Amino acid sequence: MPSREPGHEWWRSAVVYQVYPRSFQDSDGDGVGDIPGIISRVDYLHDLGVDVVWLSPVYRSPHDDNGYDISDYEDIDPTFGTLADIDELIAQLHTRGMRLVMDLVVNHTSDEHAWFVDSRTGRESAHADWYMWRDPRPGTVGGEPGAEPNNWGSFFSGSAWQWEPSRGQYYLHLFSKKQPDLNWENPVVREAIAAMMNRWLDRGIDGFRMDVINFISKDAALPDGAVLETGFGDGMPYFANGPRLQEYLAEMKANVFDGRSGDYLTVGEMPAATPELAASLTDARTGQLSMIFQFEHVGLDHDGVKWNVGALDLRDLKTSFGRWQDALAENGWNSLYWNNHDQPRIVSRWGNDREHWYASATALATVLHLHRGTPYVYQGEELGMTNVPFDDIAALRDIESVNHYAVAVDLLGQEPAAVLDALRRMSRDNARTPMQWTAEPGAGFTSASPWIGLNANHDRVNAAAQVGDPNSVFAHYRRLIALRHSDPVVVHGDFRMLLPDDSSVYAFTRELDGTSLLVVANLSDEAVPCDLRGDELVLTNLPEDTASGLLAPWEARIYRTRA
Ligand code: ISL
Repeated sequence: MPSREPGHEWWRSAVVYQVYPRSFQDSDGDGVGDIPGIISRVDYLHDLGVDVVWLSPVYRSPHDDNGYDISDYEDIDPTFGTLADIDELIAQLHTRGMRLVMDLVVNHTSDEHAWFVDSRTGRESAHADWYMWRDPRPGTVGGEPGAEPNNWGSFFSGSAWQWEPSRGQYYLHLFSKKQPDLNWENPVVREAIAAMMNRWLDRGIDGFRMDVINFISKDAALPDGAVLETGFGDGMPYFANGPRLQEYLAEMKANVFDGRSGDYLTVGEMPAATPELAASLTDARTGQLSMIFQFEHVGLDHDGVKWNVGALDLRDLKTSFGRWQDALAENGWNSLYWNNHDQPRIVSRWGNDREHWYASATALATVLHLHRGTPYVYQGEELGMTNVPFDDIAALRDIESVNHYAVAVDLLGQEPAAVLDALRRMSRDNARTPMQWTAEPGAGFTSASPWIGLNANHDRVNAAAQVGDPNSVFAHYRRLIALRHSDPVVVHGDFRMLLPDDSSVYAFTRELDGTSLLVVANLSDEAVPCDLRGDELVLTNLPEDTASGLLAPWEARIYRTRA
């Protein structure tokens, strides 16, 4: 029986691998990935050494937001397979000692979910109060510009409100208009969600990744927000980290997790979460979740909005990570990530995917994986997959990207080339092109035409070329994962940041019971002098040149010293 002692639960020494099902492996030749495809790649994941698969949504969905718009929580979308396929995936993972974490998207449903279909019919319907319905602003006529209940913008452009003539009311949608927000103030909604979660756990899954879970409690007054350059108000202060968030999560813990003998991984996705909130939520004795996904570091190269892309100042990254490490040091727990299905590829973003592709991919991996927390690997990251040189808006599929382009170019009159350039750097579709298994025409992903174009560099960057090669990005991820499993200092060691003012070298120590690890990484394109050393070189990404006293561009070393 794995340990459930607070502070020593299994997920603290685990590495999680995120599968984005549309783009992982197609098994039936329709150009879209599916669950049987994932099953056929379980041995690959086992060989990499990861402990957990987090599966992005595979539930029934009209796919307005690639499955983050769910029309039936209790069934699998035919595009991806069947409930029997999920049972088989669970079995195949469990046989190998691995686990499955499912996505839980309960801030909103699809507008095609039966709950919403009923809710929108009228104020007397059985689900009338399950969503965020509001009257038009006083003194206005519903449906006309300016009649929205408040000025909030949606994450996917335009107003966050949609007029519904059959009710004579608006509903709130923080994301697309096909993603109406659920009304968590209604206890019946919370009960239905808890019951659904319990059925999934009964089925044998090992936890949940909770989509924008810190948006579920909104300020009941829904006040106007400060007007942004989009012309819409910023609702974040009123819907993120809201007044009843911890109450709802505590109730969920009591009704779903506490009565069970197993120990589950729960990770809450929380844009705008603070270290203080995270410390409380993840406290090993009193918290409601295993860990959260915070967004501070992935905002460091945005100038306010994500499309105003700037360069990363490495010192800002150290300040940010250092603060989160310190805030969660005593009783809390971090998640560690560079990538997911919403972020551009890290080797292109903060590495150098041209001259130093291998070294920068592995140096960034080394730094991330040696922090205290649970690391997440997003599919293809372990191969050094890169951003995509999209040359036309027609090549993009993501609703956020497509809507942003339309508004920026058609409404705001911005230069198409400049808008496309920002999309090339920040679009979520950078992460969503198919997994690059081989150099073949379909990249080993599909025998058909894929739902989104392959990155042309699959002829060079692919799993077939790397698995078995000790000098590959894949082999380096494998070694980092193995080190976490074999050395308790990687899991539990105290963290101390070194050289906070150095804009090239990222260095820190981890210490536990007289053993110290020193991590030194040159995250720049120039060789730099560095005299930090330890007794034993445990892991490095480049051949060590000890004579010169230099760290080569993107060289990363891990030393061990025993007291
Ligand atoms: O990528 C973003 C827009 O810039 C983020 O704000 C993202 O929308 C946010 O992280 C929430 O993401 C999650 O919920 C969305 C879904 O589109 C994302 O894919 C999901 O990860 C709505 O369900």
